[in-house]
Amino acid sequence: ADGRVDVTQAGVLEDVTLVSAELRGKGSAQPSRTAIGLLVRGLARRFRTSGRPFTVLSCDNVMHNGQMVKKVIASFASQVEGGDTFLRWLDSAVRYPSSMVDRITPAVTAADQAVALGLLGLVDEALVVAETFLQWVVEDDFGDSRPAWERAGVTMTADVRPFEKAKLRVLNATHSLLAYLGQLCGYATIADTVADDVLRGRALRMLNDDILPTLDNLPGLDLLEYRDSVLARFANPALAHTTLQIAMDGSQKMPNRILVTALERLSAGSVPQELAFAVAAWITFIASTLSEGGPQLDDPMAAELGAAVRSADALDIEPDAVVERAFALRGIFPAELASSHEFRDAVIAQFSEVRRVTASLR
Ligand code: CS2
Repeated sequence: ADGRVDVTQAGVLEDVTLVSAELRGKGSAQPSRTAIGLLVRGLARRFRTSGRPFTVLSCDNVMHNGQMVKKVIASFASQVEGGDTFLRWLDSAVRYPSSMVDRITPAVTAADQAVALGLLGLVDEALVVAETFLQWVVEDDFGDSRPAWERAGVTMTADVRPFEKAKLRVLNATHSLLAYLGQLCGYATIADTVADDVLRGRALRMLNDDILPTLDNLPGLDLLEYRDSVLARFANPALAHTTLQIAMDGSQKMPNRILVTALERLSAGSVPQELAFAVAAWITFIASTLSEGGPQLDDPMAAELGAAVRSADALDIEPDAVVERAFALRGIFPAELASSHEFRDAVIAQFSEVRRVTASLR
């Protein structure tokens, strides 16, 4: 979470030993145990054998992924004995461009596998089902030469952050809102949910009122066209993208997608009612997972979230206390947002609106 490698994780210290051996020219056939260990081991060999520039291009769906992987690599390498000159090389001769990828890829189902078997005549264990839309944005910051990815439609840029911000806030935030509303209304897929005019209307309200005002048009990216293209992609009936899949990991998704924008709107002097509605929908979804026969709360912080909400009917009994406990979860709600009484009151007020919108549609 903070870019430092976790040396308590199994295999990390073993991999540190393998990297040390590599730096001394005592490479071994023993496989690395962790992805970061394998990456740094390869870098160590590059450093020892030629020292030629190298580029680590992270493709993770993480904000500022290039800066993050640079921090983790340096943190890992700092565990290696006698690694000072290696550390300096990692900082001077290696580049870590960030990238953003946008493509909707629903979890593969048995039905997908059956279609692939019919088409391919074999079982593809690495099958990925995707929409036709694909967007890659890559920072043009390479230590050496690079493929001419522009020819394959990749947008090469000096700074990926504006593209990342637009995608996280227009696509991912709306995805999360629709997932929670869809789950509360019994819609299995995003396509079913966005086909519902009332729910689509709520997504548009959040986009228009609280998200688009925080973004700038980018060269070649008109925000209103982008908004409409995202909703059209969501409506694709061929993509059985389930609301339950997108509803998972809310503790990891809401901060980057919704909460950071809410804080920005408050700092600009506006109380983001539609983002508060999205947070209320998320908390209402969590409450629904506590009911008999409710959906499973698939989240690394499920225990903390369950303890904060406490029961399926808690929002009827003590909505203020539920919000108080949820906002105290520092791994999710930044202190500055949690301390905003205006935002807290807005979320509490929106619970009844979530109930009204979803009850009428059940
Ligand atoms: C989705 C993303 O699962 C989710 O939360 O919002 O996986 C989304 O489909 C991709 O970011 C689209 O590029």
